[in-house]
Amino acid sequence: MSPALERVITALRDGDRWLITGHAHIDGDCLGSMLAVEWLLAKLGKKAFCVAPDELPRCLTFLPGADRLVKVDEIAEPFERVVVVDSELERTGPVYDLIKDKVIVNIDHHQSNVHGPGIRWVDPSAAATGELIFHLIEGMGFDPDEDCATCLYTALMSDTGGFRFSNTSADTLAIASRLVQQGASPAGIAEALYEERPFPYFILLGHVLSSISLDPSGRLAWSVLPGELIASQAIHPADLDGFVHYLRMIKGVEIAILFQGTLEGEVKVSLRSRKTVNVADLAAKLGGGGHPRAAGCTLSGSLDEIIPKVTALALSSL
Ligand SMILES: [Mn+2]
Repeated sequence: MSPALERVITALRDGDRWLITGHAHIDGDCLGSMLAVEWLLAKLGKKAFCVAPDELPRCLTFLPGADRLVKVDEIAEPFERVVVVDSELERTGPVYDLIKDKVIVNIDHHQSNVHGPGIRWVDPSAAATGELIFHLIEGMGFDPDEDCATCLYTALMSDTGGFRFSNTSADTLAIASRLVQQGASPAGIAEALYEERPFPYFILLGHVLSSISLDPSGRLAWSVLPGELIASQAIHPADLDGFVHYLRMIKGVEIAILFQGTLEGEVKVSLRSRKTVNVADLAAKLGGGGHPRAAGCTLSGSLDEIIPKVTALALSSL
């Protein structure tokens, strides 16, 4: 067992009242990991509750325990300690001010979070934070039950794009196998994550696909989703995850970018790469972060201002 994992275990045993959170724009790895930590702390006889920094994507509401999530402005339980999963502490959005002066245990797999304050176990070789949570649970002598296994399998499946991305390792698949033995349903979770989208999703996807631009080299593709168009559909922006992946599917494309507008004058930039370009470095230059093949940032300005700037930067990295 690594010294970092041992420190995390000691800290979890020492605290009694816990708040668990993760990054804004919450995803399947983040929420699945949060709920699995809540399960573990309950096993240890602790009081614990999960706080999501913002609204859940609808496709994640099936996760066992998602209905117990507490909103940031509705926290009633006292807490002394905090677990932040899948995130730098500062990426917890509105939760950060509530937790910054507490003892924080940080479990994550983002390269950009390797160095930081507090009790931390950050391992970028893990495909998902859920892998680390599985090792933590096992390291403390527990076997996940069906609900916990469902949360962790969802975490692994989300961050590996359904076990397709280059981060999928033998360890990822071995853990997934153990989780299925413990009751996780591969077909049921895949159905919930990928096969059930509300109708407005397809209206917006149609716009993204019909607005693709390809640079002359054929290696950079981008598309755009204006904020007004998103607002005209009965769908939450959190439910639009995954559009950028279609752009990366174009044969020959190395970098794919989706520019998603908001009504507040910001643009959410999602970056994906296929094999060579580290889009986490690109995102970092723009004030964002992420993984080598999947990263993002949010910029202030109009789509007309931001698209040329970001595409030029992307082209220079090809
Ligand atoms: Mn993750």
